[in-house]
Amino acid sequence: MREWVTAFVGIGANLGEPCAAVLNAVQVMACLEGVTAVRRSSLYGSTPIESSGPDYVNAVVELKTRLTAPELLAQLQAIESMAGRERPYRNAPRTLDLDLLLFGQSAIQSAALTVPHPRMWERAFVLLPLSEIAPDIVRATELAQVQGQTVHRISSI
Ligand code: PH2
Ligand code: MG
Ligand code: MG
Repeated sequence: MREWVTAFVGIGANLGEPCAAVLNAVQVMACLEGVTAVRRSSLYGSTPIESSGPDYVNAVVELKTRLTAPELLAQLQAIESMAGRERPYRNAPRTLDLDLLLFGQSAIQSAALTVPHPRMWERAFVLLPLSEIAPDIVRATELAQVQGQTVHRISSI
């Protein structure tokens, strides 16, 4: 049997009902065959970075999964589609974005997927929620580098 891998998924939304979309996405991920949701960060509000539209709601969820990274990516994209995700141009405002940040210790470079996520260390809206649920993964120096970005916790659970 395939082994269980710890994966972290970054969640973002700034169109429609962002809080509901983020919370619903976690529930749907937890229901996937071969996936268990271990913990979710608080929800964070953040101003768009290299994007536009209303403020984002961001969070990070830790999963345990028996899926491969490409299989998990396909499921994440299906959940985005169910939430009405459209891709009119790069970094367009969106109803739901699910980014595979980390997949065990894997380093993956393919046409479809780069893991670790190439921009995660530059983004407070990823590092703050990630550090909340996995403080061992994010160093204080890495958090300090993104402290100028506006991110605030909007829920305590
Ligand atoms: N996602 C992006 C680009 N910019 N800015 C914020 N605040 N939150 C996001 O989730 C986000 C972004 C590309 O996926
Ligand atoms: Mg993204
Ligand atoms: Mg994405």
